[in-house]
Amino acid sequence: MTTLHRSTCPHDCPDACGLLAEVEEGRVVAVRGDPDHPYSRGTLCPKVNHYERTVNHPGRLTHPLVRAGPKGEGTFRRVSWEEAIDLVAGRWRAIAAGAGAEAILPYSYAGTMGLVQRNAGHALFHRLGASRLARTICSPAKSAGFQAVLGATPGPDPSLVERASLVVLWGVNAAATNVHFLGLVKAARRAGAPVWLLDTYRTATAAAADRVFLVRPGSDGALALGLLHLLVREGLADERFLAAEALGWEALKERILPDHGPARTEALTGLDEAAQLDLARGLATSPAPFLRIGEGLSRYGNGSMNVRAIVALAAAAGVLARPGGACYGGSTTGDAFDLERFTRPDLQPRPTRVVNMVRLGEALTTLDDPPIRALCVYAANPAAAAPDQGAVRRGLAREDLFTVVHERFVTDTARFADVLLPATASLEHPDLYRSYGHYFVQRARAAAAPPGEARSNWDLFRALARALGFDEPLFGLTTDQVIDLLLEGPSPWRDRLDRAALDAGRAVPLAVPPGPRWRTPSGRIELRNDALAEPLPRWLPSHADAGAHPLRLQTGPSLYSLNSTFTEREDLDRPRGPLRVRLSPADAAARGLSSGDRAVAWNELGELRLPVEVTGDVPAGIAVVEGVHPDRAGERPGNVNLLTSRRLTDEAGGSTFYDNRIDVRRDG
Ligand SMILES: Nc1nc2c(c(=O)[nH]1)N[C@H]1C(S)=C(S)[C@@H](COP(=O)(O)OP(=O)(O)OC[C@H]3O[C@@H](n4cnc5c(=O)[nH]c(N)nc54)[C@H](O)[C@@H]3O)O[C@H]1N2
Ligand SMILES: Nc1nc2c(c(=O)[nH]1)N[C@H]1C(S)=C(S)[C@@H](COP(=O)(O)OP(=O)(O)OC[C@H]3O[C@@H](n4cnc5c(=O)[nH]c(N)nc54)[C@H](O)[C@@H]3O)O[C@H]1N2
Ligand code: SF4
Ligand SMILES: [Mo]
Repeated sequence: MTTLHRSTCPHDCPDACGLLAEVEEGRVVAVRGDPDHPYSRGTLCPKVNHYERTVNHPGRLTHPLVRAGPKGEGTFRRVSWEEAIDLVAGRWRAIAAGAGAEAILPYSYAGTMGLVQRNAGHALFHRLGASRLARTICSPAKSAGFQAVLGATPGPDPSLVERASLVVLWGVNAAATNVHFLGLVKAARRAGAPVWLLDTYRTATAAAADRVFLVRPGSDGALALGLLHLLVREGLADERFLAAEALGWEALKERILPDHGPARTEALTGLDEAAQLDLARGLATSPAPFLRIGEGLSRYGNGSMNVRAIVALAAAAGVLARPGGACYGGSTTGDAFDLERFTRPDLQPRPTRVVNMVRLGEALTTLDDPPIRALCVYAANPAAAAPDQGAVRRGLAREDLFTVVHERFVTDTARFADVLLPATASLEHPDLYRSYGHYFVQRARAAAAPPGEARSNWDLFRALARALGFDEPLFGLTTDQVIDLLLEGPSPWRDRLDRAALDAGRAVPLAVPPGPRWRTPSGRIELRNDALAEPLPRWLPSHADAGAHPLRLQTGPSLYSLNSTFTEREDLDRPRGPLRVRLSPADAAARGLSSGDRAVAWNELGELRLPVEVTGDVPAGIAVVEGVHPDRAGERPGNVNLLTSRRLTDEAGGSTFYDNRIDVRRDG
């Protein structure tokens, strides 16, 4: 007997695809795309095409484990859930009574995007009075850059791109990170729209582009200001639209743009005047340009300002004025559910200390008053995916740190656990999924039985709440009851939601609430925003614009993993290829390196031994290491995040993964 179950891909990816799981006797035997899903329409990416291989992987954790060897070695003995919960609750109670509950730090991110499981620990840690985590590792600076100009204006529908007359992919490796959007872009291209890509090297997405503009890392803000200068010089700015709909155009024109002539723009970005003119003319004159801004260009010390300048450019070029024109950074469904009904910040005894997750290494090794004595990691893998990896791992190795990890697999972080607890995979628990790349929501029921004694995040935190004596009614709710709670509160996003279809497992649309065109305090596009320290967009250098080492490090995503997720899948190792550094022919020759040679990539933070690939896809001055690779037995531990720093973005405390310098030398 085979049954079919609808579900959603739970991973941190804008596509939030519809899945169909074939289940036999409680076991997932195959996973394919759901042809009825309105956005993903039956296709999946190479990572999830055989998701049953992840779900049934022999490396899945099945029972609670307690450390039985030196820290970090990964030797464990099996215990019962009861023993594990008692041990954790007992240690946390003792730490709270001694150093205070702020000595306890949760660390979680988006291992699952489901609204319940992703946010499952918040209410408990609030109730406990633990330190709070600022969840900034991804791209808060990008949101801040959009908000500076457009406030809470909802993002457009991404499928608008199919009818675009010009597509500009600005800092997005869509072939890896947004494959269904790229499908829509290809449809637009077949219908005649040119596709332009702006990146720092030729990524896999270059194959889908008619033109690739390579810019210096972290220089997109300078490019946007340079294009704004050309719009003025060439009389291409949409003056009528700006006079009617925007604030601050005159100030920007008079005070900032005169300094951004084409020569300076070329010096800062590497793009000559002819390329600048093509970009400015394309955006200003194409009838329906679709501008898609990715995450990458915001992971810099000037990341928020870069995004802000690009959004200002979209306004001045009239992209935002024309029907069909769009400046898209993601779908903005964050307000569709009142998450605080579940995360309960009101349960805090008082507002507790906030620790920025980008600075986990620093927090674990230097924080005082009180020092962190207990760490609880779930739905994240900081030993691999967080920056400043040397410090993160020194912190995790502390004998006096009590670390709980809730995981599906023995990750690099799990090996440092004192208590390692088995987590369900998404097909084994219910959840509610919204997307950051489209406007559909989906409710998924558990389709399969968990392996062994694996528990969902919410079931873990409910059990801990009980052991700690927390009797708030919330902790008594099942996952399905929490989903109902999230769907109960009023929201204009859900006024017309087809609840019956949602409860039956189908993807249903959220409706963007009616409101003014520009949802900013002034009701206009705020090219000038006096609420900010910098009222006008201007050129800010990135961190690595200064720095001793000659190569700028680009640490982008791999097509065959998702941050460190999917690195457990041996079948994806081969297409992903080994951890390697890609260099231009010039930089390789200058160091006497050829493809296949062993090298050391290094900077002031650490060093990494890895093979070299020499390629014309990478321009001189740049070193590319794609993917967040796991430790391999017999090799020195660590990956490219040994070389990425804990410096923050200009706004919102974000990560700066792409804003680092390194050098590379022959190994030995
Ligand atoms: N296959 C796969 N899919 C993923 C992920 C993955 O790891 N693998 N990660 C997921 C996550 S968590 C996220 S946040 C999204 C990220 O999705 P994207 O928006 O694609 O963001 P990134 O891949 O971080 O960066 C995109 C591109 O920006 C380029 N870039 C870097 N610096 C600059 C710059 O200064 N200027 C310009 N113009 N370009 C620059 C990089 O080279 C990269 O090609 O993808 C998600 N999907
Ligand atoms: N060098 C470099 N580093 C990067 C990036 C980069 O571009 N370059 N990208 C950064 C970005 S954008 C992000 S968002 C971060 C992400 O960093 P992390 O959030 O740490 O993401 P992952 O490495 O994918 O780890 C997610 C873990 O969650 C586990 N998991 C999955 N489902 C569940 C569940 O239901 N319950 C529990 N308990 N666990 C579950 C998975 O097995 C996996 O080990 O990485 C960042 N790191
Ligand atoms: S990782 Fe992204 S593209 Fe792949 S199946 Fe999941 S949501 Fe779809
Ligand atoms: Mo991310």
